[in-house]
Amino acid sequence: MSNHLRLVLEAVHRVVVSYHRDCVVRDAHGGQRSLVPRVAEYMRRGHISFRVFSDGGRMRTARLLVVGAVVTLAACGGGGGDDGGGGTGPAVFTSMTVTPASVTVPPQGTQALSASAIDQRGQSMTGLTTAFTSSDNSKATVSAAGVVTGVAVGTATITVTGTIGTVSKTKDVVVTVANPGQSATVSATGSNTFDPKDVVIATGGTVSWNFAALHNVTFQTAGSPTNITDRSTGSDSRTFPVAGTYNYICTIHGGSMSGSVRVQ
Ligand SMILES: [Cu+2]
Repeated sequence: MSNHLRLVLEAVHRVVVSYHRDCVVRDAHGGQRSLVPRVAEYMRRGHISFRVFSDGGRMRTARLLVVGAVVTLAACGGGGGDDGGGGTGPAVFTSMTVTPASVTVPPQGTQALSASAIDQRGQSMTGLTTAFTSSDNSKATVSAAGVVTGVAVGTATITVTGTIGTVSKTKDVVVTVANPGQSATVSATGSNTFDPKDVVIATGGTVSWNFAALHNVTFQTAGSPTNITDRSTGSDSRTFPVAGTYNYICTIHGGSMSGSVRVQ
C-alpha cells in the first residue's frame, strides 16, 4: 500500500507539475487546451486512485496535491480540449496600446499613462515592461511609472517603449500643456469615487459636481468654499476665487472617496 501510495502521489504530482507548465504556455498562447483529458487519461491508467485517501498520515498530502490540480484546472477555465493543437502558435508581442492616446494637462497637472501589450490574436499579454521619455522636459516630464507632469505651456511628445522578452514596441503620446480653464466637472459616481479625482482650474473658476449616488463634498482645507451636503442626484457647483489646492472627501465613504481642486 505504501508503495502504491507513493506511485499515486508521484502521478498526481506529475499531473500538477505538467499542468502548471502547460498552463503557462497556454496563457502565453491564449489557447484553452484542457487538463480534463489528461486527468481522465491518468485515471483510466489507474495512476490516480482515491483509495489512498484512507491511508492516514499521507492523506493530507495527497488531498492537497489533488486539490491543487483541481483548483489550477478551475482557475484556468478548463476548456473542452476541442481546440487543442489547432494553429495556436506562441503568443507574439504584436502591438501596444497606450491610454490615454493624447494628454492635455495644465502646468503642474499630472496624467498617468497606461500601456498594454496585445498578441497576434488580439489577446492581451502579461509581462510588459515599459520605459518613458519626454521629447522636451521644459514642457512636460514623465516618471518611470509613466506619470506625465505639465511643466510649461507648449507641447512635448512622450515616447513609450514596451518590451516583452526580446521584442519592443514604441508609441508616441502628444502632451499639450495648456493653462487651466475656468471650469471643471467632477462625477460623484455610483462606485464611490470622484471622477476625475483631481481637477485644475484657473483662479476664479468653478467646479461642478454631478451626483450619481448619495455623497457629499466636504472640504478639508482652510479657506475652502462651503461644503456640498448629502445629495444623490443633480449637481452643485462651487467657485474658487483664491489660488491653492483644496482637498475634499465624501464623509459617507470616508477617505477612500476623496478628490482635490487645484486653483492656479
Ligand atoms: Cu460618498
